[in-house]
Amino acid sequence: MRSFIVTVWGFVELMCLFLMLNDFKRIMAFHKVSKHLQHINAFQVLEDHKPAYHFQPKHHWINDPNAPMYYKGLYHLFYQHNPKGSVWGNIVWAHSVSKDLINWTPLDPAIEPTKPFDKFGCWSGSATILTDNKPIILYTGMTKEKPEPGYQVQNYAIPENYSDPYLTKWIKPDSNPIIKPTKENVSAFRDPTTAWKINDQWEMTIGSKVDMLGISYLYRSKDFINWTLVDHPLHQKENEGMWECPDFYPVSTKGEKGLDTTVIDGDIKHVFKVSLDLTKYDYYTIGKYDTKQDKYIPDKGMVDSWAGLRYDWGNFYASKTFFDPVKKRRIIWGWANESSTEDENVKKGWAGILLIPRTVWLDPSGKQLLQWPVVELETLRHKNVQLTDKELKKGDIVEVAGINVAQVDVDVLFKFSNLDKAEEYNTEWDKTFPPEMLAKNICQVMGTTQQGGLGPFGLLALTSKDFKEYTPIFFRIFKTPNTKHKVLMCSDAMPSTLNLNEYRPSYGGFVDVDTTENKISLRSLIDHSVVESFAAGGKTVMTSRVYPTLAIGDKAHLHVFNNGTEIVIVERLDAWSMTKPKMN
Ligand code: DQQ
Repeated sequence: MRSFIVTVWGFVELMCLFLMLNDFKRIMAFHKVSKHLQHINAFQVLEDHKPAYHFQPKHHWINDPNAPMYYKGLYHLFYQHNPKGSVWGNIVWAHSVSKDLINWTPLDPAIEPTKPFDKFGCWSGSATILTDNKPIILYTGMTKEKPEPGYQVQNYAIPENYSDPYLTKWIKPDSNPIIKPTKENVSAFRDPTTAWKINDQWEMTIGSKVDMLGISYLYRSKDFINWTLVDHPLHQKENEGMWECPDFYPVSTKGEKGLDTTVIDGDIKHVFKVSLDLTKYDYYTIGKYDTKQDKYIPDKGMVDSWAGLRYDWGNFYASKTFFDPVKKRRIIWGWANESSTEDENVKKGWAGILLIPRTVWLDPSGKQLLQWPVVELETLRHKNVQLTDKELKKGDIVEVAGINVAQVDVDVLFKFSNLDKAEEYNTEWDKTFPPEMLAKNICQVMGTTQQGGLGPFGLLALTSKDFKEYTPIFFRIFKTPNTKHKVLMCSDAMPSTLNLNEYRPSYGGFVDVDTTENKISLRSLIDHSVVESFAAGGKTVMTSRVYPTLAIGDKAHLHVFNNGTEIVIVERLDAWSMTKPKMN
């Protein structure tokens, strides 16, 4: 028996190694620069998998959200966009405005590569609102193509006319660039943040690296134009590689209200986020902005590496937050790349989306952040169906029918009677899987078909009639040797499509939730090729991109399921089909 287990375990390890390598290959592929595809115009836009209510341009490529802000009655969003094709390249700062964060009107690009200080690229950056409500943008410009990916400087841009709420035209003064790289980091020096004020001076941070040391350089200025490099970074960490798109902001320890970046003391903590170029994951720590040392110090116990906390355990990168002065909240925007190949993206005529903007605030435990789709999203909720007190025995699959489930917001509360029959947590996993892959790999190995005690239970999104395709989002609850319970959340693209050429990762994350209440909630925003899910009120969030061949449009189905020995009850389920907003 033992040797059987050892053999099986060896096989599982091998399989995981294979999956990890595969994953790595795909991550690398995301950054490929395919010059021959950069100018292929979209003759048609294939609609089958095109999201209806997630942010995207009409066609072609989108990546990072840039400089989100609120100005004179409008939300402004800029983003990295290729106006000529559906792969990365020819990047401009596209610009859209909205009154409600949901319906968007496109404007002309705000920043294009026209000057010597940005002629090889206008890369990511941020907005700061200066005194007298005057926005200013800092962004990265490429002045030379070499050394790859380009010689990087920091520029500023200001509105031509401050009385125009649309901020239609932006001026890039000829005094640019205002910051040049030091010798060490000419091609790894980018993505300036929103600035804050300390001792009457502005400060902001820029992502960088020296060899494998991830660095967030600190710059200081009296007038926002003349900047000096501070003699120490805001933060740095060994073995991380390039820190892209850093984000640094305060969160209140006293409630859900968001704070402007200029708040640097009081009942607050600070969040520091980086986007890791090597892995294409965003991770964050919570800590203290030590204003005396002018440094960020993560709280004790925070994991300051890519094994740390993530806003989203799935497809989510290059995120940026901003403070919304209207509703006094901090909002985060993140980019979800396609999982399909570049050739497919060219054929589709579009690639990339931004995820639904989420309000972000500190969990009362102080140990993590919580995120929830902005309340405005609910204005798209249309026809509603419900389930109440529906018992799910082992093997039960119950359909949620009567609405458009390819474009739906579904919110469900699962209940169970007790935790006694939760399956044992296999402690070998902790030894076999690297910490940053642990939850993901357990999801991969166990899937939905391996029966547990409490779970797997959850939703089956974008299911074909014959169950040949489905995207499960589900929980498994484990008993651990120290009698505590571990809740695992998975979003599994593996069975999502019959097209086996697609990248179909299983994503996973643990949910730090009080299991003694015997309840757990799950909300999923399903939008054709997007499955964006929030567990336990936003404690753990996970996004999958999927491309079914059968479960498309009105051929898609939605179910709740249970494949654990213990009964799970759907205490309540609400599903609303979503109307399509004005989207660029
Ligand atoms: N994308 C931008 C860079 C940033 C990267 C270029 C992150 O500024 O570092 O499009 O996705």
